[in-house]
Parts: sequence; structure tokens; C-alpha cells
Amino acid sequence: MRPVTLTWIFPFAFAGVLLAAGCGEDASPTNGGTPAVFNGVVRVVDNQFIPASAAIAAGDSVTWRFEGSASHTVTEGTGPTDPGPLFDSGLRNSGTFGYRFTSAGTFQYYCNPHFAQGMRGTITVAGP
Ligand SMILES: [Cu+2]
Repeated sequence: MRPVTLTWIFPFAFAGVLLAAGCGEDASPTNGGTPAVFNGVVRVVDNQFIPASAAIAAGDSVTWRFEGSASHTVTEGTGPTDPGPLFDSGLRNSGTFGYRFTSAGTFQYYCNPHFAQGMRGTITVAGP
């Protein structure tokens, strides 16, 4: 009886280890081929973007989650004198803002009120 019991227990114990290992990170494989474990969400805190640079694939979306107590923007471009045409969240201090990147390239963005404090980010989009 004992060997039978052990062969039943082992597969379940092994599955438990796999499940525990999978719970540790919430990285999703939606950014295939890129080096980081970026999960598609950039945290907007006082006064920085985390991560400040991230890599995705064309067709992927990025969600910015506003977690700071101050209001911030997610504005495409290199700075307030050179805003881009693609996206601008407007001032927010809660909720999320999303944008889907359809073409390859390096896209810089910044926070309008905190650009001078270095609140800037970059999304690098790999082509198909
Ligand atoms: Cu800001």
C-alpha cells in the first residue's frame, strides 16, 4: 500500500511547487521577444515613471497607473516645448491611461508639470 500512496502524492506535490513558483510575478508574455519582464503597466508615482523605460512589441498596449498623490500627465514627446501627436492623458492622480503602440520606434513621454524634475519615460517598440 505504501508505494501506491507515494505515487499518488508525488504528482500533486510537484504541481503545488509549480503553482507556487508561478504566483511570484505577474509578468505576462504579451511583450514577446523583449528582454525585460515588463508586464505592460507603468506606475506613475511622485515624481517618476516606474519603469522609466520599457520595451514592447508593435500592437501591444501600455497602461499607466496613477498612484501618486500629486497630479501627473503621460504626454508623448520630448518635453513641454515639443509635445507629440500620439497621446496625452491630461492631469490625473488616480485611475489608468492606456495607449496601444501600432508601429515600431522609440517613443519618449513626460509629465507636464514635472518635466523639469526629470519625470520622463521611454517606450521602445519592436517591429513585427
Ligand atoms: Cu508629474
